[in-house]
Amino acid sequence: MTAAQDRLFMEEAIRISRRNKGQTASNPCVGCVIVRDGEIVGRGVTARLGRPHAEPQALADAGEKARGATAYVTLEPCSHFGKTPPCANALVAAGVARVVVALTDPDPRVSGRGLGILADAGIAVESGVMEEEARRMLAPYLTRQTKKRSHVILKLAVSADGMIGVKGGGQVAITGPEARAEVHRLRAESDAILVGIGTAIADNPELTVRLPGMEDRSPLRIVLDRDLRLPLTSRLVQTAKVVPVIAVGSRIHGVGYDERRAALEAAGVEVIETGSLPELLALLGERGINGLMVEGGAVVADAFLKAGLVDAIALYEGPGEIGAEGIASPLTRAHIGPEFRFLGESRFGPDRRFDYERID
Ligand code: AOF
Ligand code: ZN
Repeated sequence: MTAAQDRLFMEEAIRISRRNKGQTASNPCVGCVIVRDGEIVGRGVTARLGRPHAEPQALADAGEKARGATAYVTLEPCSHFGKTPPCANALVAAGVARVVVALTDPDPRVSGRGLGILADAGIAVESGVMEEEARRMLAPYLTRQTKKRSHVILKLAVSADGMIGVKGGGQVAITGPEARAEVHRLRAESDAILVGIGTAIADNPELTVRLPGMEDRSPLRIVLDRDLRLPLTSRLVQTAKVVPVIAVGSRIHGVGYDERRAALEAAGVEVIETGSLPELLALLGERGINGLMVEGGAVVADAFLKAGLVDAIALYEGPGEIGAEGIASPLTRAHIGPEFRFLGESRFGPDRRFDYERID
């Protein structure tokens, strides 16, 4: 197999892994393809909720053809006994001749041991193929493992004149239906989604995934709500028994806080209390939330940016202008800090999306 072929098959493993992104709980969403005589004979992606892992599914898909084949995996196969035996052992048992991985697993239970099991069994092992691309796909998991907090992607939609909404509230169409569908997909690929109480009250958003066939892929919904002002009549509260909602209150309780807390809890909302954004992200990380998408508004976006807690940015830009009535975006293309690297631009109908990631 040439290096170019290796890259091509790893690209396919990364591509298919996207199918369950945001759906595998605390587990990374891994992709695996099995290749025999230059042809793909098996595919697997980490199942929803995290088990089974990618490799045993790809091996089952390949059947007897796995013997002597090459397995391409976006993350080092695991070496620990969880609810099922280690994937490294499964690859050995299936008689795979060669294993190519994009990167090693930072989970301390694995971290090199998976590759060790394979090498000890006489399997040819190669690591680092398409590493950068795999890292990007696995970024939420990698950030939680290495930084002990959830990974943050900030989504912003700005008008051509750099506004994200209209003063006084109400939803204003900045982007068209194609971009909005893409945002729903981004929601489905996140483990949780967060807005501030200002946005929750002004826009009354539901924050669910409403794409055909993906309605059961809504993330956990979180509202930064220091004084617990989230209305019991809001769409978020009304749907809290179907798709979970967390209201993040403060430890300092003003008048009526405890009563409002009891009412929210009775409606099915979980209330937690934290003192800062880093503390909140660490707490969400402990809960196993890999990827958090921050959806607004301007104050919340600015707070995450100022705290240095934004790992990636998805900036949507519509062609229309809002004018003097607008709320200025805390961030526009012309004003993105040097700590972010521009990754590329894509088009959705009349709108464009610009992607950035933090350099570190
Ligand atoms: C793989 N293939 O598809 C995934 C892996 O809770 P458990 O037992 O499922 O273990 C979770 C760990 O398994 C996780 O932290 C990561 O190290 C690995 N995930 N490994 O070989 C996969 N999803
Ligand atoms: Zn595994």
